[in-house]
Amino acid sequence: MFLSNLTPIPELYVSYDSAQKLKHEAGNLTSWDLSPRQVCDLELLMNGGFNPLKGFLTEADYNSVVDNMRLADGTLWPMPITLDVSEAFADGIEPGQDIALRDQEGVILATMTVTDRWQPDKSREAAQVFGADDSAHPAVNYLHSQAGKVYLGGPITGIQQPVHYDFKARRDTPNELRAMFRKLGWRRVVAFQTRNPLHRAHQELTFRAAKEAQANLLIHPVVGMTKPGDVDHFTRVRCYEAVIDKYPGSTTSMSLLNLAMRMAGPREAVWHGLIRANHGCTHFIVGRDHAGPGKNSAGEDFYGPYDAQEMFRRYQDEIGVEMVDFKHMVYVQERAQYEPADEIEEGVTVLNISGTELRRRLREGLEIPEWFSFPEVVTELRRTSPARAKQGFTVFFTGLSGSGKSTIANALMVKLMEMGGRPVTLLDGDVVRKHLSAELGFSKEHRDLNIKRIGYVASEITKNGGIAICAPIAPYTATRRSVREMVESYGAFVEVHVATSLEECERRDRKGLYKLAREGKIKEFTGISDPYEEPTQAELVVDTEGADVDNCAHQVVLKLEQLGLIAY
Ligand code: PPS
Repeated sequence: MFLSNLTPIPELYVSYDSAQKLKHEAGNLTSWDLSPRQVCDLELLMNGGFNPLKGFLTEADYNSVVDNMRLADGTLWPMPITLDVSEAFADGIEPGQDIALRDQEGVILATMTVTDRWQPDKSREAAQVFGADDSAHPAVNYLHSQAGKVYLGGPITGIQQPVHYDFKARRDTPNELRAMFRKLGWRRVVAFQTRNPLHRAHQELTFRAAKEAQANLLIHPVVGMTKPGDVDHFTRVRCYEAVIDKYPGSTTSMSLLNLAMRMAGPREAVWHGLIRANHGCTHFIVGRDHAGPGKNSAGEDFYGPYDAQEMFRRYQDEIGVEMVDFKHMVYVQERAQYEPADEIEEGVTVLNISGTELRRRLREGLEIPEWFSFPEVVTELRRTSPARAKQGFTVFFTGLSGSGKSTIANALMVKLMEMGGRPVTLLDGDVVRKHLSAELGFSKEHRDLNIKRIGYVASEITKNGGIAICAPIAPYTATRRSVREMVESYGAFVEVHVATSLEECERRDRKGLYKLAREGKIKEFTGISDPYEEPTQAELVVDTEGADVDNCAHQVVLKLEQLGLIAY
């Protein structure tokens, strides 16, 4: 049985007066600082978006969700909503204890009574929930490289919503949306989930979906966390605001959903449906490759293109919203309109611009035709993504000590400064360790911290339109990848593997460190007594044994040119 969209949904908040009291009392509790993803999860737990969950999953619920897509009591719930914490924090917590949950500014949002504490089998979670224990999947990568080792479960007492300073008027809780639908007399509402800017084809398909379902339309974009590399939500919301005026008056509304997506394809579609049911929607559009994470590490799709629709159909009655399957819309030139691809007769000219082609045109500053998108949307996208040759970027050298990273990086810096146009900053391994990371040693933990600091600075430089050249050893694949993700939200990340062999580095032994490492006088020395995980997907591999420094730097310049990052 699902709730009608007219009745309010249960929330986990206490009354205003109780919240004031609780806030003072909670100040004395042990507190956990929530990660950005946990803040998103908590918001939807508290406001009923994740109804019927009453808190972060207990161990029994977690196991049942992972294995059967159901809570222990049999209720359909496909996604583990867990509070992952560090071992050190978990060690100080006893089951039965109340803890305070704080946002990143230290504001107490909720308390939680910890009933369960356990160490999950993350590989099993990855395989069952995401279909493969493959770190090419963004949520699997998150699970292994960012989520804490221990999960805590238990009921939540909500004190206050996370504060949002942006697009306040566009954010609605499930009950606010339900109240709005009640007020407007919207009994049938079809929701459209999106993490991308809307173009004409989307406008056409959502409009048709609403007509087909004889329903009003809710554009319900995700602004919490989406796939790394997506267009940022500020730009997207400005684009949506431009498109919303293109629908017939008062048929359509738009509301922002602070969800942290997992890109779990079929399971995610079911989850999205349950969330929309909670928000008072009666219908939900599910497209081809819904919430798809892209390719796996073998270069294949994680899920089949219609797996999400199939799974949704199977659970539709329990979800409580009806699926409207996405029609792939294409532009028919002769008739100057969008039509469903499967209804078009042979012999007409069909035009289409893929996401990849759109990104290429934006990157290269090329024309984007009006039949494809609305001029207001294109203007917004161009404001955020100027042509690549005008954007910031990061060149990230990685390789063994003495491989030649710093020398090539220096040569590259000079060449780029000679060309001019953008400020260039060199973050050399040795130099960073003198300033930014002066207190760090060479344990895995310290190396990771060092690389993440470099990544953070490089991403800020990239965001502000500069060129960052980094030249640390950066021996761990997962850390290099998280730096890539940090930078790629703002511009290109070009990984250059300086692949000088260990034998050659040791033969050169410019700083005499290899000798000391062999004698055991330097511990944890990369290549000798510490690992170096070779990159497998670097944009460029340079071999310093067959070429001089100038030539190596020139190879990087050619790569940058090929990627459209520099133009003469
Ligand atoms: S890391 O792993 O990326 O954090 O290392 P990085 O910051 O690039 O620092 C490497 C430079 O520090 C010197 N050094 C060592 N390297 C590796 N292992 C150990 N134990 C070590 N101790 C000191 C070494 O000179 C590295 O400089 P490069 O320029 O790479 O030769």
